Amino acid sequence: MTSTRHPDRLSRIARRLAWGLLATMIATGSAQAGDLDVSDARLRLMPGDLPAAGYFRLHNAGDHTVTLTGADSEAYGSVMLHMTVSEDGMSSMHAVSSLDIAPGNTLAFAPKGYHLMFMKRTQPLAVGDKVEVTLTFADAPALPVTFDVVSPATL
Ligand SMILES: [Cu+2]
Repeated sequence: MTSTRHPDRLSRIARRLAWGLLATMIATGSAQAGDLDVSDARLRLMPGDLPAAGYFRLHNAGDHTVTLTGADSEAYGSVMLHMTVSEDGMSSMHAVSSLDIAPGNTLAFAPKGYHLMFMKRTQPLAVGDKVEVTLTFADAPALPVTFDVVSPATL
């Protein structure tokens, strides 16, 4: 009788979903929502009030382009999307207003390239702490991500 097997399969699916959710909550430096998932999220803490850089990988598993428009965090007064450019041996950075991630693509925020620029820290932070950051999109719900606070020497 298939009618007795059906609820069974449903509860198996529910259990798998619950485990997936739990795994997402336990894993630091990663987050998943809908077709988007973030891994390797870390904030490179600099001494004093120097701006900190945030790095992560954002994968779009969906079937349409997603546009990252910004980020914010209660731990910082200002968070911007930045890009580092090197010209004639000089490196500088400038703000980026948005970034598209095509279906199936992964956007890497990494040293010497795209990074989140965290400025105006609002609370004490130390290596080993976690920082909650919300990524915002033009066409998808905001995605909360827990960043690991790391030393600049680890990158
Ligand atoms: Cu920057």
